[in-house]
Amino acid sequence: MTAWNVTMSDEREGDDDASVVVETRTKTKRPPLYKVLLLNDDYTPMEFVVHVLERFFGMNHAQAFEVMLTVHKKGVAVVGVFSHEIAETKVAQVMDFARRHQHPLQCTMEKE
Ligand code: TYC
Repeated sequence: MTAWNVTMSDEREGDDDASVVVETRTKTKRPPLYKVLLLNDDYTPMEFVVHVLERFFGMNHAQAFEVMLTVHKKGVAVVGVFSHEIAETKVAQVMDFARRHQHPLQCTMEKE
């Protein structure tokens, strides 16, 4: 997105009317987005992964089961895309929940 700031400048001494309109371009960058990835492993129960996807990623049971199966078969899947802060929170929540239940489930994030 490009915004244009209009600035009055250059009212120089001696000039009768040297007012000049200067346009300075302000580049407004969108904040970067981050993919949250869930990784497969051989030990975390499928039902636990489905529960994680329902609990932390707002999926219904059918969506969660489908995404879990994708991770199981392909090794990894994107489970959501968020701002840096939200992505970090999701990863921390999943890692903490898995650790507390003694499952080796891994969740990471990467810039989109
Ligand atoms: N592969 C696991 C099993 O067979 C299930 C699983 C799915 C584990 C997705 C992690 O992110 C995962 N019990």
